[in-house]
Amino acid sequence: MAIREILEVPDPRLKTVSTRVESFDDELKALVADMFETMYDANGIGLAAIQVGIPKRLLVIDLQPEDEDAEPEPCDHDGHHHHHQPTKREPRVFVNPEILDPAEETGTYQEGCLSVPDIYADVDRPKTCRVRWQDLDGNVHEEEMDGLMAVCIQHEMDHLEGVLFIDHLSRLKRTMALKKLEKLRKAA
Ligand code: GNR
Ligand code: NI
Repeated sequence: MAIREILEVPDPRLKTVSTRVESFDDELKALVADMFETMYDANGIGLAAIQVGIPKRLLVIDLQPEDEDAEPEPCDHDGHHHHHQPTKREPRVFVNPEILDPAEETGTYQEGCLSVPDIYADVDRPKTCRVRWQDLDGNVHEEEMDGLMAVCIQHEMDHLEGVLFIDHLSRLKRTMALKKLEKLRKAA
Protein backbone atom coordinates (compact mmCIF):
# COMPACT_ATOMS: atom_id res chain seq x y z
CA MET A 1 0.00 0.00 0.00
CA ALA A 2 1.12 3.53 -0.68
CA ILE A 3 -0.07 7.08 -0.39
CA ARG A 4 -0.22 8.49 -3.92
CA GLU A 5 0.14 12.11 -4.99
CA ILE A 6 -3.19 13.90 -5.43
CA LEU A 7 -3.39 16.00 -8.61
CA GLU A 8 -4.42 19.63 -8.09
CA VAL A 9 -5.79 22.33 -10.37
CA PRO A 10 -4.74 23.40 -12.94
CA ASP A 11 -3.35 19.92 -13.77
CA PRO A 12 -4.85 19.12 -17.22
CA ARG A 13 -5.17 15.42 -16.32
CA LEU A 14 -8.11 16.35 -14.06
CA LYS A 15 -10.06 17.16 -17.26
CA THR A 16 -9.71 13.60 -18.61
CA VAL A 17 -12.87 11.60 -19.29
CA SER A 18 -12.08 8.31 -17.53
CA THR A 19 -12.63 4.94 -19.24
CA ARG A 20 -14.50 1.90 -17.92
CA VAL A 21 -12.77 -0.68 -15.75
CA GLU A 22 -12.69 -3.98 -17.66
CA SER A 23 -10.31 -6.11 -15.55
CA PHE A 24 -11.35 -6.99 -11.99
CA ASP A 25 -7.87 -8.14 -11.07
CA ASP A 26 -5.27 -7.76 -8.30
CA GLU A 27 -3.97 -4.56 -9.89
CA LEU A 28 -7.42 -3.00 -9.44
CA LYS A 29 -7.57 -4.14 -5.79
CA ALA A 30 -4.08 -2.70 -5.16
CA LEU A 31 -5.12 0.64 -6.70
CA VAL A 32 -8.24 0.76 -4.49
CA ALA A 33 -6.13 0.05 -1.37
CA ASP A 34 -3.83 2.94 -2.33
CA MET A 35 -6.82 5.20 -2.98
CA PHE A 36 -8.24 4.55 0.51
CA GLU A 37 -4.84 5.13 2.10
CA THR A 38 -4.44 8.38 0.13
CA MET A 39 -7.98 9.57 0.94
CA TYR A 40 -7.69 8.86 4.68
CA ASP A 41 -4.27 10.53 4.81
CA ALA A 42 -5.79 13.66 3.23
CA ASN A 43 -8.89 13.53 5.49
CA GLY A 44 -11.19 13.32 2.46
CA ILE A 45 -14.57 11.59 2.29
CA GLY A 46 -14.21 10.52 -1.34
CA LEU A 47 -11.60 10.07 -4.07
CA ALA A 48 -11.82 9.36 -7.79
CA ALA A 49 -9.02 7.43 -9.53
CA ILE A 50 -8.19 10.36 -11.83
CA GLN A 51 -7.26 12.39 -8.72
CA VAL A 52 -4.26 10.06 -8.37
CA GLY A 53 -3.64 10.17 -12.14
CA ILE A 54 -5.43 6.96 -13.14
CA PRO A 55 -8.14 7.65 -15.78
CA LYS A 56 -10.42 4.75 -14.80
CA ARG A 57 -14.12 4.89 -13.81
CA LEU A 58 -13.45 4.04 -10.19
CA LEU A 59 -14.11 5.87 -6.93
CA VAL A 60 -13.92 5.29 -3.21
CA ILE A 61 -16.05 6.91 -0.50
CA ASP A 62 -16.03 6.83 3.32
CA LEU A 63 -18.37 9.40 4.84
CA GLN A 64 -17.35 8.63 8.43
CA PRO A 65 -15.78 11.81 9.81
CA GLU A 66 -12.62 11.44 11.83
CA ASP A 67 -13.53 11.62 15.50
CA GLU A 68 -10.83 13.19 17.66
CA ASP A 69 -12.80 12.51 20.87
CA ALA A 70 -13.42 8.86 20.07
CA GLU A 71 -12.72 6.26 22.74
CA PRO A 72 -9.60 4.25 21.92
CA GLU A 73 -10.30 1.07 19.99
CA PRO A 74 -10.70 -1.90 22.36
CA CYS A 75 -7.96 -3.71 20.45
CA ASP A 76 -5.51 -0.85 21.08
CA HIS A 77 -3.57 -2.67 23.80
CA ASP A 78 -0.18 -2.57 22.12
CA GLY A 79 0.68 0.85 23.50
CA HIS A 80 0.64 2.57 20.12
CA HIS A 81 -1.38 5.72 19.85
CA HIS A 82 -3.47 5.89 16.70
CA HIS A 83 -3.90 9.53 15.70
CA HIS A 84 -6.76 10.63 13.46
CA GLN A 85 -8.38 7.18 13.39
CA PRO A 86 -12.13 7.35 13.07
CA THR A 87 -14.09 5.12 15.45
CA LYS A 88 -15.67 3.21 12.66
CA ARG A 89 -14.82 3.24 8.98
CA GLU A 90 -17.34 2.62 6.24
CA PRO A 91 -15.21 2.19 3.11
CA ARG A 92 -17.20 1.83 -0.11
CA VAL A 93 -15.89 1.13 -3.62
CA PHE A 94 -17.78 2.04 -6.80
CA VAL A 95 -16.54 0.63 -10.12
CA ASN A 96 -18.13 1.90 -13.37
CA PRO A 97 -20.84 3.84 -11.46
CA GLU A 98 -23.88 5.25 -13.29
CA ILE A 99 -26.58 7.65 -12.10
CA LEU A 100 -30.00 6.32 -13.07
CA ASP A 101 -32.70 8.80 -12.06
CA PRO A 102 -31.60 12.01 -10.37
CA ALA A 103 -34.34 13.77 -8.37
CA GLU A 104 -35.77 16.97 -9.84
CA GLU A 105 -35.53 18.55 -6.41
CA THR A 106 -32.08 20.00 -5.77
CA GLY A 107 -30.20 20.71 -2.57
CA THR A 108 -27.27 23.00 -1.82
CA TYR A 109 -24.14 21.81 -0.05
CA GLN A 110 -20.86 23.59 0.65
CA GLU A 111 -18.39 21.42 -1.24
CA GLY A 112 -14.65 21.10 -1.16
CA CYS A 113 -12.25 18.98 -3.21
CA LEU A 114 -8.84 17.49 -2.51
CA SER A 115 -7.82 18.67 -6.01
CA VAL A 116 -8.87 22.27 -5.18
CA PRO A 117 -7.41 22.48 -1.66
CA ASP A 118 -8.83 24.89 0.95
CA ILE A 119 -11.54 26.26 -1.35
CA TYR A 120 -15.21 25.76 -0.45
CA ALA A 121 -18.31 26.85 -2.31
CA ASP A 122 -22.03 26.09 -2.44
CA VAL A 123 -23.07 23.71 -5.22
CA ASP A 124 -26.66 22.73 -6.18
CA ARG A 125 -27.28 19.12 -7.15
CA PRO A 126 -30.19 16.68 -7.31
CA LYS A 127 -31.05 15.74 -3.70
CA THR A 128 -31.26 12.02 -4.35
CA CYS A 129 -30.25 9.66 -7.13
CA ARG A 130 -30.26 5.97 -7.91
CA VAL A 131 -26.75 4.61 -8.52
CA ARG A 132 -25.75 1.39 -10.30
CA TRP A 133 -22.18 0.19 -9.95
CA GLN A 134 -19.90 -2.84 -9.87
CA ASP A 135 -17.90 -4.07 -6.90
CA LEU A 136 -14.29 -5.32 -7.03
CA ASP A 137 -15.49 -8.75 -8.23
CA GLY A 138 -17.57 -7.24 -11.04
CA ASN A 139 -20.95 -7.91 -9.38
CA VAL A 140 -23.60 -5.27 -10.14
CA HIS A 141 -25.36 -3.34 -7.35
CA GLU A 142 -28.06 -0.66 -7.28
CA GLU A 143 -29.02 1.68 -4.45
CA GLU A 144 -30.93 4.91 -3.84
CA MET A 145 -28.56 7.55 -2.45
CA ASP A 146 -29.52 10.60 -0.39
CA GLY A 147 -27.99 13.15 1.97
CA LEU A 148 -24.21 13.51 1.98
CA MET A 149 -23.79 10.22 0.07
CA ALA A 150 -25.82 11.66 -2.84
CA VAL A 151 -23.69 14.83 -2.78
CA CYS A 152 -20.41 12.95 -2.57
CA ILE A 153 -21.12 10.35 -5.25
CA GLN A 154 -22.27 13.04 -7.69
CA HIS A 155 -19.11 15.06 -6.92
CA GLU A 156 -16.97 11.95 -7.52
CA MET A 157 -18.82 11.00 -10.71
CA ASP A 158 -18.15 14.51 -12.05
CA HIS A 159 -14.41 13.71 -11.71
CA LEU A 160 -14.93 10.72 -14.03
CA GLU A 161 -16.14 13.22 -16.68
CA GLY A 162 -13.27 15.63 -16.03
CA VAL A 163 -15.52 18.06 -14.13
CA LEU A 164 -14.63 19.79 -10.83
CA PHE A 165 -17.08 21.36 -8.35
CA ILE A 166 -15.79 24.81 -9.27
CA ASP A 167 -17.02 24.16 -12.83
CA HIS A 168 -20.57 24.40 -11.40
CA LEU A 169 -19.92 27.98 -10.23
CA SER A 170 -20.42 31.18 -12.23
CA ARG A 171 -17.33 32.28 -14.17
CA LEU A 172 -16.79 35.12 -11.67
CA LYS A 173 -16.99 32.84 -8.61
CA ARG A 174 -14.72 30.25 -10.27
CA THR A 175 -12.15 32.91 -11.12
CA MET A 176 -12.29 34.22 -7.54
CA ALA A 177 -11.87 30.71 -6.15
CA LEU A 178 -8.81 30.01 -8.34
CA LYS A 179 -7.28 33.40 -7.43
CA LYS A 180 -7.79 32.63 -3.74
CA LEU A 181 -6.08 29.25 -4.22
CA GLU A 182 -3.10 30.96 -5.91
CA LYS A 183 -2.87 33.40 -3.01
CA LEU A 184 -2.99 30.59 -0.42
CA ARG A 185 -0.27 28.69 -2.30
CA LYS A 186 2.00 31.76 -2.40
CA ALA A 187 1.47 32.34 1.33
CA ALA A 188 2.36 28.72 2.14
O1 GNR B 1 -13.27 15.33 1.07
C1 GNR B 1 -14.15 15.81 0.35
N1 GNR B 1 -15.17 16.48 0.93
C2 GNR B 1 -16.31 16.86 0.25
C3 GNR B 1 -17.15 17.79 0.87
C4 GNR B 1 -18.30 18.19 0.24
C5 GNR B 1 -18.63 17.69 -0.99
C6 GNR B 1 -17.79 16.80 -1.64
C7 GNR B 1 -16.65 16.38 -1.01
S1 GNR B 1 -15.61 15.22 -1.80
C8 GNR B 1 -14.07 15.70 -1.11
C9 GNR B 1 -12.98 14.75 -1.56
C10 GNR B 1 -12.78 14.88 -3.06
O2 GNR B 1 -12.23 15.80 -3.58
N2 GNR B 1 -13.33 13.95 -3.79
O3 GNR B 1 -13.25 14.03 -5.13
NI1 NI C 1 -13.12 16.13 -5.58
